[in-house]
Amino acid sequence: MQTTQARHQEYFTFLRSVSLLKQLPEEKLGRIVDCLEVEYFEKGEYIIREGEEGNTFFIIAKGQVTVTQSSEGFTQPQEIKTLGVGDYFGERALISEDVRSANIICNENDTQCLVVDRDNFNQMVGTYEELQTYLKEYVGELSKSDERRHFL
Ligand code: WNU
Repeated sequence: MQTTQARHQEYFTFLRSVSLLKQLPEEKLGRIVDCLEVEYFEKGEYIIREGEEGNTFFIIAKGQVTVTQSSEGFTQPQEIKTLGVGDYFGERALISEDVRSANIICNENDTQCLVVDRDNFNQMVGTYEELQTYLKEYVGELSKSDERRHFL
């Protein structure tokens, strides 16, 4: 069995490789590792559903997911991108105080996500201005892509 300390070290090293979190001070990254949960998904499972309320932020530690969204003129949600290891999602509902704006569907068996809840996300982002600015800009860009897709 893996010790708590080894697990901590493993996720710490992994989060260091996530571009968004690279600049975070060691002590802060350590606190994120302490409070994250690991969730496992199988291919085809919905991790996030468009329109639902959401209070969590996800970082992909293993596997791959597909992002789909309703789009004007289509009866089925349309695929907009795939995300893999080191990518993250679910920030928009937390930053914009809005419902989930897209579906996130697991695309590979044994996909693992590190999950941070709203309070810990706010602590991670809130006290770190650069991170907040970066995410807000990114979320603003998403809204533009959404408008281009005529998604309201
Ligand atoms: C997109 N439009 C919308 C992605 C992941 C992280 C960043 C893009 Cl910083 P949520 C659904 C999630 C949403 C985003 C993600 O889906 N998403 C998009 C789009 O074009 N959402 N509205 N592309 S992948 C992605 C940027 O994370 O957050 O909480 O849940 O609304």
